[in-house]
Parts: sequence; structure tokens; C-alpha cells
Amino acid sequence: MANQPQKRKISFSGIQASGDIHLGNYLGAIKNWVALQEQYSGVYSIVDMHAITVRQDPKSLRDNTLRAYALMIACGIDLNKSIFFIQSHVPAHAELAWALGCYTPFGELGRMTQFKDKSAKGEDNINAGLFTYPILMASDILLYDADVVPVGEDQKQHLELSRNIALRVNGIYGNVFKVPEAFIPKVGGRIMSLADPTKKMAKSDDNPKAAIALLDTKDVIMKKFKSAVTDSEAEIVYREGKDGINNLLTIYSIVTGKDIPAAEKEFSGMGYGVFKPAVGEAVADFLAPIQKRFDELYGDKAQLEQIYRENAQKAAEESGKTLRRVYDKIGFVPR
Ligand code: ATP
Ligand code: LTN
Repeated sequence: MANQPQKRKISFSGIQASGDIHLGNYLGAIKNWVALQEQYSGVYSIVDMHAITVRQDPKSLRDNTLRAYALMIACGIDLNKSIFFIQSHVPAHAELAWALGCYTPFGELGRMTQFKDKSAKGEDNINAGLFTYPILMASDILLYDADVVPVGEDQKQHLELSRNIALRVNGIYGNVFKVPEAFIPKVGGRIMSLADPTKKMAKSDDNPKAAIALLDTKDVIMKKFKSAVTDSEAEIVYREGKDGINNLLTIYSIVTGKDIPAAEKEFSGMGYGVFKPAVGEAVADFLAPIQKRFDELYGDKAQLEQIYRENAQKAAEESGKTLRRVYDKIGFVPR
């Protein structure tokens, strides 16, 4: 119909509930989940089914999932603009993942660097889920006809695989899926570990000084920044080979909204002993309001439960439509 309002485009993303959500997750991904809500309808998820590709203690998984759920709302997911659900509450994800697995060549999965890295590290539990993980991720995205997928740089390859699956299925059956685009920030797409700035900041890092959790106290944040690994020079400039300083300048720049040349200028002539705590202060100030909102939300479990139930229902409705469309194309008899 001519007068019908145009349907808003969709932004979809997910985050694992496998540990403490950190500054890299925020600057690389969550910040854009929030920003994209202005232009797109958001569909966001705590992907607990992805989290069990690594062994999880049941109580910790439950606690981490609820904490992550409250924390993402505290970060700015707006429930009037986005659907925000817990992945295991919406059965269509597992159902579509089965079907998509039948359209994904084994060799393509074997080329995924995350699988290669994780399987090289976790020798004792290289399970099939770790291998088929990107198929579940494709199913998350394709179920909502997502246009954009805000993620950090490390997810680029998985996104490419999702696109390939969508294109392959479309090639066989006609237009089934919207082919999604990755949305990766130019600055902040790969925040590095404070303990080893050649590695990305990661939840799964064993070194407690590697990552700043969004819920770290100011005291802990200051200690971690003061002990951040840098280099043996004394110049605060963004330059190749200065991984630690580059990372700190990037973090400082995003949390203060100043660009990198402005940050370099501000600290010109000063030593690392002044710069590192200044970055710590800026990060602590930036996180304080998020932490305050988290405490309020997490303190009201009954309200949280009501929110995630309502949102699971909305997600089930949307994803159910896509699943029926796909099943029909494949040739399954209608239920
Ligand atoms: P793991 O330690 O298990 O690899 P993770 O810290 O990468 O976990 P995920 O839940 O896998 O966390 O990632 C959530 C989002 O955060 C993804 O979009 C991912 O690309 C992004 N992300 C993760 N680490 C970083 C980082 N260091 N810099 C920027 N973005 C990141
Ligand atoms: N694999 C992602 C998490 C994830 C995701 C998704 C991201 C699961 N499903 C769909 C974007 C879209 C990761 O960050 N490790």
C-alpha cells in the first residue's frame, strides 16, 4: 500500500553469557547496538546456547545470563526500540540451526579461525558445538531478517559465513533470507588486553589483569590501568609498534569523545605514570552511570523476569514467521 509506513530496518546482535562483560565488548559491539537503535529496530540476545560450547557451571551460567541481561539494559538497550531476549527461550534458533547445517559445507566450518584457536587451546573438550557454532550464529541473524550486525572485528569471518549460508539457500530456493552486513567500528573494533597488548581483550583470558569488566570497581579499574603493559619509550603517540599506548589512546579517545590527535596533544610531554591513571579515571567515570543503572535493574528480579518473558514472546513471534517460511521452501509438510 502506498501510504503504509516503511518497515524499519533491523539491527541484530548477540553476546555470550560466559563471563564478565568487558570494555572490549562494549566499545567493539554494545555501543553500536545502542547507537543503531535510533535508525533501526534492534533485536538483541544473550546467547546462552553459544556459551555452552565451553563447559559452564549451571549456577554460574544462570547468574551470568541474568547479570548480562540487566547489564545490557543498563548500557542502553531501549526496550521500546528493541526486542531483547535470552536465546534459549526462543526455540526457532535451534530449529533453524539444524536446517542451515544441512546447507553448510564441512570445509567452510573448518576454516573458521575461532574454531581453530579454541580447539587448539581447549584440548579436553573439542565438541561438535564448537565446530557448528557459526551455524547457530547464522540462524540467530537470519531469523530476524537482519540488515546490519554490530560486532567487533573478531566476528567478521563468522559474519561472512552467515552471508554465504544465506546466499547459498537463496540460490537454491529463491529469495528466502535477507543477506546481512557486518557493522564494525573503525576505532575500537579490536580492544587489546591490558596485560598483553598483542592479544585481544577477552572474557576467556586467564589473566585477571587483561580485561576491564564493566562492573569492576573504580579501585580495581585504577589498579589494572596502572599496571597496563606499554613499552620502554616515554612518548604518548599513536604509532606502529606501540601496541600498549595505541590501545590506551584508543580507549581514552572513545570514552572521552576526544579524537586521538587531541588526546596525544593533551598528554604531550607527560610520562606514562600520569597517562595510565588518567585513562583509568576516564574509564571509571564513563562506567559509573552504567554501574548505577545495573544495580537498580539487577536489584529487581521480578521486573527483570517479566521483561525477559515478554521479550522472548516477541522474539518467538518474529522468528516463528521466518522459520515457517523456510520450512515451506524446504518442503516440510505444514504443521
Ligand atoms: P571470548 O573470550 O570467549 O572470545 P569475547 O570476549 O570475545 O569472549 P563475545 O561474547 O564472544 O566475547 O563477544 C561479544 C561481542 O564483543 C562480539 O561482537 C565481539 O566481536 C565483541 N568483542 C569481543 N572482544 C572484543 C575486543 N577485544 N574488542 C572489540 N570487540 C570485541
Ligand atoms: N559469536 C558471537 C556471539 C553471537 C552473535 C550472534 C553475534 C552469537 N550469535 C549473532 C552477532 C550476531 C561472539 O561474539 N562470539
